[in-house]
Parts: sequence; structure tokens; C-alpha cells
Amino acid sequence: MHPAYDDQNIFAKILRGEIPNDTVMESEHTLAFNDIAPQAPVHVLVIPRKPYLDQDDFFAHASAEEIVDFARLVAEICKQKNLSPGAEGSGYRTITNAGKDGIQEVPHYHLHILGGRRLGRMLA
Ligand code: IU
Repeated sequence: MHPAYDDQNIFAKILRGEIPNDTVMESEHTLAFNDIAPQAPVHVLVIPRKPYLDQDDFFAHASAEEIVDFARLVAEICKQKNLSPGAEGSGYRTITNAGKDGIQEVPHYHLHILGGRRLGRMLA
């Protein structure tokens, strides 16, 4: 069973405006900001505004509108940062850590977008 959502987690505080963030882009249901400890030249975190614990919770319980809003924001960020593969783009990686074995540190669903350099091969 899933633990309950902890509304004192750092991303909940960011969403309430209690802690500042370096916003990259936002939309009705989604916020994207620069990771405080970037692992690549581009390291953006994308989070839903509503309190979903992890990806399972988000995919299972968010509305179709929220999920599309989230996905479109990811696409826009990749395009704006010239990451989307194509004539200009150099490619990128998205990662979601979920739960204990996934080493999820912040218990509010987030997607990492990493790019801006050639990334190492990493599947585990
Ligand atoms: P994880 O997938 O839960 O392990 O990632 C949490 C990320 O949140 C990690 O990359 C941190 O650097 C990042 N982060 C942040 O951007 N701002 C903060 O105040 C804290 C963590 I705490």
C-alpha cells in the first residue's frame, strides 16, 4: 500500500510558494524548474501541481487533461532547450525515480530532464 502524501515535502513547499524555485516553464497543471544540484548542463524537474506521490499515483489518478498538460510541457521544454532530436537538437534523457529501490528522495512525483552534454550509458 502507498504511504500517504506528505504535504511538508520540499516540492509541496515550492508549489505553495514557501520556498523559491528557478522556474523554467509552467502551465495550468504543471511546474518545471531547474534542479538545485544539476547533473548535466540542462537538468530540469517537471512536477504536477496536484499532490501525487510518485509516477504510479500520477498515472493512475491524474486526469487525462493533467497528464497531457504534463507531457506537453516536457515536449516544450525539450524543444526550447534545443534538446529534441532533429536538425537542431542534441538529444536528452528523462528519468523518474520511484520508491525505495528507485531511490526516490522527494515524495512528490517528478520527471528529470537531463541534457546538454553526451550522457553516459545508464540503465541501472
Ligand atoms: P529524486 O528523483 O527524488 O532522487 O530527485 C530529487 C531531486 O530533487 C534531486 O535531483 C535534487 O537535486 C532535487 N532537489 C531540488 O531541486 N531542490 C531541493 O530543494 C531538493 C532537491 I531537497
